[in-house]
Amino acid sequence: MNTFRARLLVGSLAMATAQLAFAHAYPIFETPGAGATVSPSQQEAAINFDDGLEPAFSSIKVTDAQGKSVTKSKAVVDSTNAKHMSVQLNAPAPGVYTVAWVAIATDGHRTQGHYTFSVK
Ligand SMILES: [Cu+2]
Repeated sequence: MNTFRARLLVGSLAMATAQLAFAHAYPIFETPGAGATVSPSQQEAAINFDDGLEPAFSSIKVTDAQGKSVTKSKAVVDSTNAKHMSVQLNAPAPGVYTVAWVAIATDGHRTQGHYTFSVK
């Protein structure tokens, strides 16, 4: 390997690191919040991200303690705000619910996570 190729490699590694640091989408605000308790009238679960999402591959799943889905349909990314994704809920009964999200940022990078909230 000559010096020029070695420099190229170092350059692309530095770029990849910069993308990792700046281009992934992470939640900044959740409704209901992680660990929050809400009433059965809660109609949706929504997450605001710090970067725009690719709607086709991003998702939110909400399941009850038995693992059964309580969403009405697929999650949608707001057409006027690509950082906002939400899903409608089917009148959740009292209990603990898990929100599992997958976010594909506009650069194609994937992040995912989950948290719970309670209905009382
Ligand atoms: Cu990224």
